[in-house]
Amino acid sequence: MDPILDAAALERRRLAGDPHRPRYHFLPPANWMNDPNGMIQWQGRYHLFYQHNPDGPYWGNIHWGHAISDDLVRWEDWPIALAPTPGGPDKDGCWSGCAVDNDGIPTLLYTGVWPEVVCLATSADDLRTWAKPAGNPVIAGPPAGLETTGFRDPCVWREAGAWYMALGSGIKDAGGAVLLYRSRDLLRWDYVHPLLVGDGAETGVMWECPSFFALGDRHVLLVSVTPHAHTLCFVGTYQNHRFSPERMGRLDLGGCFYAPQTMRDDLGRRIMMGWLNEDRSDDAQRAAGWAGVQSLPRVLALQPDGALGMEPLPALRTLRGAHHHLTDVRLPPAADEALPGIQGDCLEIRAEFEPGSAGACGVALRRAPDGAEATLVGYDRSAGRLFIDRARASQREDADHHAEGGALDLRDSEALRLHIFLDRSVVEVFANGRACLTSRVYPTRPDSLGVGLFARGAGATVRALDAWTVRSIWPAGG
Ligand code: DQQ
Repeated sequence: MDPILDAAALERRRLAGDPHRPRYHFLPPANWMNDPNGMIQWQGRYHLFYQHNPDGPYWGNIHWGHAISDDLVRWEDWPIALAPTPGGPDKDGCWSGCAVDNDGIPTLLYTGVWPEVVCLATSADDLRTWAKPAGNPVIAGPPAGLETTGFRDPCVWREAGAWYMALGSGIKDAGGAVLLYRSRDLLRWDYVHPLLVGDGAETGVMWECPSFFALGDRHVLLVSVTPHAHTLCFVGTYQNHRFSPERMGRLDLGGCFYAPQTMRDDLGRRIMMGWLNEDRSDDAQRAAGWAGVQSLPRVLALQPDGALGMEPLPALRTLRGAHHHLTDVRLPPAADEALPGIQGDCLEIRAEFEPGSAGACGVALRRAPDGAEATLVGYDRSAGRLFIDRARASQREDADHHAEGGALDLRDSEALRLHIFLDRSVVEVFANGRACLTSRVYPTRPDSLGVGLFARGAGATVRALDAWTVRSIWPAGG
């Protein structure tokens, strides 16, 4: 066995007992991870690269980590794919980028720093090792005459016999922007024009990690907004290399989902993963020895009204263990009820509520028997808002207790359909196929494992609830 990969397995085993470490969301064997990079399916297998600091659980010295999978659920660690080259254009870090199939040659386009440039690497051994050509960088800086606030994170696709690149940027005194480039050979690039420019006051001064792709009869542009630090989704039309957004919204209503990437797989599915950052102190992250998780793979589709729909990857069902099923549970006003028999810190829960006239209703997770710790995921009917209430999520003083959430409009007779994935410190919620809310919680009590139901104001009815324990994706249970 490869000694590097042996060491990775040992690291996983060493950290497996950490009560906050997710067991079925992908994360590296140890140390720091941020953005997903270079998602691609190659000869049937899925490859995920990621921003990684192999030196410790903090951002810096950025490499590209690498993992592969047959199903996007269970992963195998591969050796680090890209490392900074001393004296090269990526000497200070190999930042985010993408992977493409250049007529059989696997090719990465990524950001070298400093200054920010676009670099390329190719593989001659099916993505295992990567070579950087002497011609790097392939784009040495922003277009002449354009004052930019950033220049990074290429997203490349093939269109009508040419290659196109969307690059994250911002235009000084205007706002976040995505710049469009064109090339015949991935080596020489011409600037075309901005694909989209935002209004700095409304949508931030710099847009990172663009992802641009066709979906149904529309195009979608995802950008991660700095300094506000959330991801925006634009849906619109793309014609003559101009993108005209028709709608814009937040991609995830929680506070930890950032810098997503998407990929079209052999089944024609558009699949997205995003970085879930930690929500606890740097000291706590250093003590843990790891930081950063990837979201579950989400399958994207356009809804009949043109909004973006998101559903968890169906293959996640293969991780399901023990099952509980309940029907027609009537929640009285101000209900706060434990569900006997349903317990765990790695769970999948599907619940359908008739909110009735309740002010709010939903599911309590990581609930201590006396209720002293509990995280509430629910829907506030009067405000039309999906939320996570973390006021009692953890008794640690340095934990973030802020509530998170955002708009979810339920039509008059529409039930609330919550699909919740709890993975120790990760709470990832899909609501009615069209809203996601991802957050982090770090309960302190070993008995904060209960599940409950709550209602505020008037009562509500749970038409059906299914809960499953979820198995680890790592063979050694790590
Ligand atoms: N992370 C990378 C950048 C990107 C940022 C650096 C977004 O390429 O803009 O680690 O999280």
